[in-house]
Amino acid sequence: MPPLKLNTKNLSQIAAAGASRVRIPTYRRGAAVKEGIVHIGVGGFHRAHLAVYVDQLMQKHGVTDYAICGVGLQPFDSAMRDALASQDHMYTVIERSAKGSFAHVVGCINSYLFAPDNREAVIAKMAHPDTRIVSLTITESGYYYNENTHELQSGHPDIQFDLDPVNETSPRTTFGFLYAALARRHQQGLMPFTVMSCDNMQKNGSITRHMLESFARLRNPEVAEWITEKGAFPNAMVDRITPQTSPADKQALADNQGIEDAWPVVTEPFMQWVIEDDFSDGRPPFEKVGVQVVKDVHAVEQFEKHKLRLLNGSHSALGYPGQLAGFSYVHEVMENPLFHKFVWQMMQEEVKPSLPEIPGVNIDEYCNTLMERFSNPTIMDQLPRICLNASGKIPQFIMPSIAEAIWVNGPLRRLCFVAAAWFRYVNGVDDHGKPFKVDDPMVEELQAKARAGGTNPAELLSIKSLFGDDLRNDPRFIKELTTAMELIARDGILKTLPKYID
Ligand code: CS2
Repeated sequence: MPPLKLNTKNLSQIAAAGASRVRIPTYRRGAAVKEGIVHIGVGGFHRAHLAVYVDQLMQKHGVTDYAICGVGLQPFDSAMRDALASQDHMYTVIERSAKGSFAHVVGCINSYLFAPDNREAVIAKMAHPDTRIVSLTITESGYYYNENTHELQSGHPDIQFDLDPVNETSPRTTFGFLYAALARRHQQGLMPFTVMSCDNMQKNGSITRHMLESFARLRNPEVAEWITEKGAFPNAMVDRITPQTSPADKQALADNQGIEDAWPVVTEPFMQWVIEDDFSDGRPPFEKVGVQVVKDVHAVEQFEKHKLRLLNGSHSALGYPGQLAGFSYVHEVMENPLFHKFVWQMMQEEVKPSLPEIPGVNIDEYCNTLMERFSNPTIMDQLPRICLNASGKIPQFIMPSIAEAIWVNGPLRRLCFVAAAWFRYVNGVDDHGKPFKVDDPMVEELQAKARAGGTNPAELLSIKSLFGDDLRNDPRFIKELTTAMELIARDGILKTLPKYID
């Protein structure tokens, strides 16, 4: 039998047809529910994480006030708009591990707005009384956060554009949209919605608050004050490894489950979300579906630190050197005994010492679980995905561990090797002379600096929005980084790696 196109009409047939049973949403959708969440940045991660939690709330707990309206701000989001529109905004999540492959259909995304089509419609949606949360997966670079000054990059052309009152109903950035919608709610006497960041940044909620308040102050201090007083920006640690969907994934879904899905999501079984209990106007009962909703903001920050430095930092350690060495997938890099040892030793010797103890969390067990998750061969997690937008990631995932090692005079050689590998990576040529695409909003500046600097890191380190003075001015760090850059340039990654393993 040919596969069935995923849509409302085919749903019950899909549930019955697959070789392994496919779970489908049986809750009400469409006009029967309220869209309490507007989500900006509907990619794989959102669809495997927040949307899965909301799907469970609707499926198992009768929640009807928090269906999701997806929003795409970027021109490339038209592909997601079309894929979702072709299947009544449903999609399939495929969880893969050694235990097998398990598929379920998610139906909590109720509608989708593509901002370039109609920016005003997005603002109106966020300003609608039903909207109580605006959640974000806009990547680290979407925050216009200056790592050096910790302020909004207010001089950035996108922010400048959005700050011009003429553009209030046709903004470009997330902050332009949030501001316009909040100003409207303020005028109408509504509560502000909670802005819920689901991006990988330390203190993601506090940074979102600070960036938005700074933006609002430059537009209208009264609105800014109201946001400060009434707004909520929970900090959160989010976790689920979600590779990019490949054509083979779609084919496998059609072959094995009989579902034709324009854009399914492949992910691992593991998922975690620790969020600060700070909401301006109510929230869904997230704890009913396994979310750790925590009162204490310091506890959340500690979870964030663990995850960003151990998981994402190790991903970086596998990603940039791995791609230079010619590997394509995370599990392949893990199969290499040198890398396997390297990443373990980096976590144990250089990252762990800077991490706080969290009651109930055993760091060694956490690291072991990470080693298993990275080794999962069934999800085919792509190195180019890990290496994407590195200028937003390295300052969050690697540099904070280096900065802490500098303060306490702790070991940092392996972390410097990773930073050096990224500095080499930005040139876009691997150790075999094969060119690859460097996908980064700052690619031109990075490449110009890398060319000018050669194996001297000073040029790249002079980018103030990425690196703090604590790093730029530390002789031990500069020395280790320069040594690693020279070794990698001379001998390549695989010959250099043994020098970084005990
Ligand atoms: C990855 C993350 O993009 C990256 O660098 O480390 O996307 C990672 O897979 C997720 O944060 C896992 O929760």
